[in-house]
Amino acid sequence: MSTTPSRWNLKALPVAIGVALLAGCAGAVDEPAKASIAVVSAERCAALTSTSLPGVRITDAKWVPAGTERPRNGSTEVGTPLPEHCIVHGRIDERVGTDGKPYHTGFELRLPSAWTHRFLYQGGGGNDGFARPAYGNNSGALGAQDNALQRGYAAVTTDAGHQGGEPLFGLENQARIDHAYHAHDRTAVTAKAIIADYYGNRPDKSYFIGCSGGGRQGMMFSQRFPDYFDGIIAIAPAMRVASGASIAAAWTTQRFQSVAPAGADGQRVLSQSFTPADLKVVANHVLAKCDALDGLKDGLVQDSNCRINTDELKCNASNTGACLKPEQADALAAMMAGPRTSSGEALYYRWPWDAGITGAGWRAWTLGTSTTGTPNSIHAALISGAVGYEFATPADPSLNMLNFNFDRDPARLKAFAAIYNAADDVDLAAYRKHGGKLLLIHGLADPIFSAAESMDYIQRVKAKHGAKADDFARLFLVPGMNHCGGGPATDAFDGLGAIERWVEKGDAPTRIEASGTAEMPGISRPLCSYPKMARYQGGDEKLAASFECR
Ligand SMILES: [Ca+2]
Repeated sequence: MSTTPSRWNLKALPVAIGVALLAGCAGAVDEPAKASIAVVSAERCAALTSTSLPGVRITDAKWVPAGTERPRNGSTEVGTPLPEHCIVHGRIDERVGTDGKPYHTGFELRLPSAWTHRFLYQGGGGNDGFARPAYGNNSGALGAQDNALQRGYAAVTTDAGHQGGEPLFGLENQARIDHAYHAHDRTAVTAKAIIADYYGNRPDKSYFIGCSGGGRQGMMFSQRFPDYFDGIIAIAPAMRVASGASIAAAWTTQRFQSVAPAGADGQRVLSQSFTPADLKVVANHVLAKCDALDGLKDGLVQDSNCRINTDELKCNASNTGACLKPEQADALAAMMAGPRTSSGEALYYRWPWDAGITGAGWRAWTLGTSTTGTPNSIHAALISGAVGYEFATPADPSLNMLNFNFDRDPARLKAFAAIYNAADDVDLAAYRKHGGKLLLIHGLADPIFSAAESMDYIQRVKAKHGAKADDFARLFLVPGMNHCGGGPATDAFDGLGAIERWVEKGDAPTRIEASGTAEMPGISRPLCSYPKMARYQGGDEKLAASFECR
């Protein structure tokens, strides 16, 4: 078996001795941390199966030689081969639920030999239910191909306390609590303990990165477990999903369904309420009104305050070409304004007008592809299930996007929202005291969590803290980007590098360079710390260097 000490492994110490030194010798903690790391090896990796931690069972620990595994996005291999590391799987708090089914909090932890004393918790999303490969995926379109493991981070993922991506776990109360926060607490603590065991040192710096449900998990950590992480990236966070964005998903579905044509079975076909050409009409109108406000007509609307009048989209005697049916334009206006009760009380946020409405992700979430009366949009599938099984208290699996009542049903979401949402705490007192940094990132064409919600959150942080807000919390908007990535956008950007420099060098991000991917190849733009936006200054129109944040 090979033993390959990294350049940080200056001293060979068996784990037990290393831990004893740290515990028993006051001087040890004052020494440079990187001097006392143990040499790692396949043998040490395999030995982690006998790790003794309360309620934790390591199910396997395997050595992955350098270059033998490539990171994957789903089943597709992306990026360069992974470095030498130890991969650990384990189960925390195995139990039988009140529904008679087995539960545990499963996790995957990857421990690189060339460890830089950093730890990254990679958040999940959706219903969770499976531990994603713990590469420590970077932000946006970079994802797995630019991962923290390659940068020498130990990285962990979790299934969040139940097994399988269906929402059935919502019928079991402890599983709800685990999904909300407890499984994440246990996973973070367990991962740090295994890291200390394996390397003979706890991490110097700990980070969190996640999008969607993972973004919510990051915000939750900053509020409930404020000393766990030094830097948290929350992308498109589901900060109010259990009582706000889910209501908006129902509102969107019902507004669009109301103008959908009938299919062969006589039922309305949601996916056909707006054709790709219809959404292109909307995007072109948005661009005509707002593209040049940032100094350059380039297909990107940097101004998050862009407003259009949907009456101007309506087909009529003088507008017969690129236009929408009047009822389509009205449904779109109602959708974009956000959900309301019958008496006009707002139940969520507006949606920014952005050309990314043509993105494949926008369509997948709001419209789907079904050609029958049973919609398959992500709203109608994922969010319906979450609302009926998990967010409603008591659970009511008959509740869904099409029968949700905007006067009666929001009250049914309040109890679970109290333990699940993360939108209210803008003081973050303990996280600030710990020195933590919070980086929010949000696509302006996100169809499930409105970027207006992240703008409102950061504005509330600024209202609370004034100029000091910038010291610990910043928001970066991504024009054109759909949920977590995709859309006509510069959606590839190194969030991990930005938070690392902020935490470790005090280099607070003012602009983050971003590159276009499939829909905008060869284009780069700065992402700007809100409320600043990227404005064209002159020079090469393709390059971020030609733009200023102001
Ligand atoms: Ca522009």
